[in-house]
Amino acid sequence: MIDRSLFDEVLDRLGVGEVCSGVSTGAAGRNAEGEALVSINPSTGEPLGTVTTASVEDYDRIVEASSRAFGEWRRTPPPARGEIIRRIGLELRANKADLGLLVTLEVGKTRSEGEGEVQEMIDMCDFAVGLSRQLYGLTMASERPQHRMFEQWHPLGPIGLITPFNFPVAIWAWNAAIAAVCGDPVVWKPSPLAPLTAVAVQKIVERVAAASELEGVFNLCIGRDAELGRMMAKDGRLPLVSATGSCEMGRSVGQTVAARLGRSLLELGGNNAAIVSEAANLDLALRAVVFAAAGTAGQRCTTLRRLFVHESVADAFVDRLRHAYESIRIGDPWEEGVLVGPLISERAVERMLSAVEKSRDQGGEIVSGGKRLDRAGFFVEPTIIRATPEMSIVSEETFAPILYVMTYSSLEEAIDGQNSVSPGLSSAIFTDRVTEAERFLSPEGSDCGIANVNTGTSGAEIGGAFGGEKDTGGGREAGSDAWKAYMRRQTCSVNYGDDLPLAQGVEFEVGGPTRVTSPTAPPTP
Ligand code: UN1
Repeated sequence: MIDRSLFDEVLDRLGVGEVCSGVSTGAAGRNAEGEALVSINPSTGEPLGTVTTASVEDYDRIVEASSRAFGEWRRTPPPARGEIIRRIGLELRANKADLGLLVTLEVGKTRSEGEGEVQEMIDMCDFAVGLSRQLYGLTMASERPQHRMFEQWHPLGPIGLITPFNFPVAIWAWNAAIAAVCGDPVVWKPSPLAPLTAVAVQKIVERVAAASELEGVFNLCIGRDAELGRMMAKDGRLPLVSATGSCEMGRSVGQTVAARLGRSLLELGGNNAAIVSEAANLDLALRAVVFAAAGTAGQRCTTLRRLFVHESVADAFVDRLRHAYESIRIGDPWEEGVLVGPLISERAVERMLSAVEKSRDQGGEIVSGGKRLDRAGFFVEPTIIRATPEMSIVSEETFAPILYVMTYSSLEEAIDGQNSVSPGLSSAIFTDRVTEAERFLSPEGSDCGIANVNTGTSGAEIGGAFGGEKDTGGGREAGSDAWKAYMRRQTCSVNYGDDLPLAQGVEFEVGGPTRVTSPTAPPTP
């Protein structure tokens, strides 16, 4: 048991011990003028701290500061921008345990997962530092003599960043670390359910930014509700809005940004499935399914929500799954050995219980769980429900630990079932048969942004591009070439000759005839 005074020490060390301002331009926090927002510890239902939110004027000042900072930041060489991110990574390393514990306190993740999230930020910083020397453009062969053609990538401008409660710090890093090395300031609107964590990250960044006299590059702007997000979506000063959250939120942000022909980068909901073949290593599949479905209390966008098990192994597999679920320790997430903490709020509990009720009404059989825990805080039992694809509730994403288990007889049927929902984030198959694995990964296989073989749907590494198709929004964040979304591409042609040959062989002689010939046609005798 950790006592309350230890929590207080951690909050103090992170600078979130008293009422803190939810507005900052990076070099120094400024006093916010909006209403107070109380952060609740979901494990106890008690207040953890208070943040003053941004008023409309605060928001305006922050975006102005980010626009001003852009002028200087885009001139800073990318490796020098990377150096700032390297220092932020070092500060994060020094504060990993404290920040991880704050994640545990504010959003209810286990200690290991809270620290894992900070590790994800550190990994992102390392990745971005390397990237700062690798913002490569291509050189193309020009069809015109004495011409050079190439593309280069330039900074875009201040980025609006909307992050959810469930990865309150990692998703900031996915975006902010990359945007910063690309030359873009970031205006961060974190979830109102995790304001203290955001303030703590901002304080860590402020220490680095102040030492480097950097104002307006890393900005924080906490709001009480969705209004700030709407303002960002409409704001022409933010050429890109990157938003992670529900499909409903993303649809609204995407449409508003598109109406002003801005760019959005959307990473939205998932209703992820896994297929367990009769040729699977069932011990491995079992461990993977339990982590993906019950871990993080089912509150990842990559959480496993639907399971298709081959009919020949289904009964035995579900039985083992039930045993595994019964051994999961649910409780205070800072306690050693606890695997499942609370849901984020009372509303989340209500939504889960209502989904369980609907499943029952639609003919589902509760195999395990389904209830709220009789204690303070927002705890529920991870739940397994035997279902059929016809049950409409199976196609809905409930942000809670509910796993719907269905059976299949042919791989095509399982893949069709997996692809039948509107989001397309993550997917997995468990099989030791190479033909099944390859069919799952083929163009006729999984339609998701993430497709795994013999590992679960959640827990992606940062090195890959993260995101999904269909209602998941199509955006990609974190690794691979996701950085391109944060820059503008410029295609350049340079003529170093004295003539003016035109592309496609077009001739345009002022005063003479205008005709078209092929540049590769043989000369006429
Ligand atoms: C999310 O839930 O929004 O792959 C992101 C994972 C994590 C990220 C989840 N690395 O589960």
